Amino acid sequence: MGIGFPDGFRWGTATSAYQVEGDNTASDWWLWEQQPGRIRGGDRSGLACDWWRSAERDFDLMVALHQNAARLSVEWSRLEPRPGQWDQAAEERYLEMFRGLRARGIEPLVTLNHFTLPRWVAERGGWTWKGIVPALAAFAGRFVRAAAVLVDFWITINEPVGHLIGAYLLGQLAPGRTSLAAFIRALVHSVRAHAAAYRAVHQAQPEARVGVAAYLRPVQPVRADSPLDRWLAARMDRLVNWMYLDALRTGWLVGPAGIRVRIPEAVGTLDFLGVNYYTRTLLAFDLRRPRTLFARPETPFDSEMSDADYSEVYPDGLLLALRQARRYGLPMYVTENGLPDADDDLRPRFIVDHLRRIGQAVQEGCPVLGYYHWSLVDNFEWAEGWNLRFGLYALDPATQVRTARPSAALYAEICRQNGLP
Ligand code: IFM
Repeated sequence: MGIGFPDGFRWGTATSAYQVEGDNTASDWWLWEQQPGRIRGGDRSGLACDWWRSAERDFDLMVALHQNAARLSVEWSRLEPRPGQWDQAAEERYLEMFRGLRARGIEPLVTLNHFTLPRWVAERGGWTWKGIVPALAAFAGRFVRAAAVLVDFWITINEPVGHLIGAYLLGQLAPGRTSLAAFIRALVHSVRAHAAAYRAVHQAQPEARVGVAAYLRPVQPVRADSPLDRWLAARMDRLVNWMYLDALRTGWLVGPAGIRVRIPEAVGTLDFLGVNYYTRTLLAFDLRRPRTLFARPETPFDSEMSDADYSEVYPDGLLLALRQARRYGLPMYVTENGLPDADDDLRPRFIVDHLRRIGQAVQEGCPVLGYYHWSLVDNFEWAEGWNLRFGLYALDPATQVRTARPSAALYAEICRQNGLP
């Protein structure tokens, strides 16, 4: 039986500026890429998907997919390459892109910070620099004022917790730190920066809808009958999934290592919640692993895995995440969902199975208003470079030729019908 979605449901694809624009030379990631060993196989973003020159080619593909929405981000380092110095031409190019989307009947959802920083912010300590809070808010306010006639739908920060874990605790993303103290400092600044940016956006555009995109990855015990596994999973689940969002509700950031920081200005700074869902984590308690807080991740032996074992295909985790996130009482959008699957043998069923779970959540009363598949076209996947292919369209970065994978036609039909055939 088919599943219909509510009228006005947003059907989109999601991207981020650094991953698709190309030539983002003023960004911290541009330098990071040049360091040996940082990106698998020494890959470089280079021209990426060439959006800076011709994003419109992909906007036309969005039309072919019958999308009525698109999620994209802006690159702070382009707009403000040096402190206080604004690049008017870059601003104009972004406005041109937004006009291009609107002219095609596509509503833009724009992320203001998606992983990258201007070099001048990184040089001052990146997210560990106290000044990032007013700097991000000033940038957000200025850009939103310029774009207000074209965009009223904003995400302040993409996946704040997951990104900071990768960048300040695990050392996998720029700036490659492995320090708990740096992570906690960055986390506090991120909550404060979100709150300050939220207010700056609303000041510039009172009618704006502003949210964050949270990476929700349910953490479950390997042995459901083990109290230690259950205790560990519950603790990790709170830290990675709910700690940040709870801080925006209560004004208290209750973090790792017993920290409790009062951030009263964070209360009530979400108009909606973006949910980025890829997979779950299964954890077993293991006394031999003090360095990973006694956690040993496992994958069930019969799991279906995406390319390079990036993720276990687990659609039920999306339903669980939506049910749990419902407690915040906010409209929700699935702002990312996808998998690397170069030969597209899993993606069609992946899309259908995840959309079924969203349909079920909607039927249960979860206010889910849109779905943005990650991603339209293969793009530069951070430390994995060009090795993971998330696109509905395959991209050859050398020739910029795009080739539809079978799931593109399937997704087009879903968008056209506003539901599953
Ligand atoms: O490519 C990333 C994106 O930048 C953030 N969310 C997860 C995606 C796939 O790994």
